[in-house]
Amino acid sequence: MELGLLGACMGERRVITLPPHLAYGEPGIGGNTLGRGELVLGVERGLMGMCVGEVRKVVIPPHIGYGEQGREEDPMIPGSAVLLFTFRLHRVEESLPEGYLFMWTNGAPADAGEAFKLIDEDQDHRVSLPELTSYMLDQVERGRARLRPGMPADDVIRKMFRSQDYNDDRHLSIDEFTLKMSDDVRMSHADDEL
Ligand SMILES: [Ca+2]
Ligand SMILES: [Ca+2]
Repeated sequence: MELGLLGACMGERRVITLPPHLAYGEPGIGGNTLGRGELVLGVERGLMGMCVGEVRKVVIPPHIGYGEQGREEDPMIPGSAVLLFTFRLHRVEESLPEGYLFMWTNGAPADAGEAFKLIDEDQDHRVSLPELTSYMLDQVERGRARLRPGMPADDVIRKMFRSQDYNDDRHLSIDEFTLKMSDDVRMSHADDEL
């Protein structure tokens, strides 16, 4: 977008076509959840009812795009820009309820104490981030749990970890261990730390 605006004059209208590597890149605008106001209205509307594999060209006028003020972050979008998107829907991931980082899909372990022992691989009676990460990824791989989609699994697990590490000593004690096995972990004070 920056390149496309080079040398533009006041009042000039210019249609700029951005190849992916200059705009949103391969990941596209993934990582956002539909229906939560994380995307501009035009994108939300443009994606509605899409099927996996479908390709859709969408024209978004400024009033449901970035408006008169445009957008200053990367990629920068000038004010009153009409956005032309080509969307391809690769896959759909069902989100978790608002505020949830993880959910058991197949029944939680019945005993939090037993689970804690399992996670605590080096048996030092506390759980480190790598221990929690390896356990959670294993659970996800086995189809026993789901992590919040839209952000890297490591980040989700780090948030889970921090939300339980109440004394900030970078380890979870059995008392702090609120993976609770019967409940799902909600975001808490970790929210603002990432
Ligand atoms: Ca340990
Ligand atoms: Ca701790």
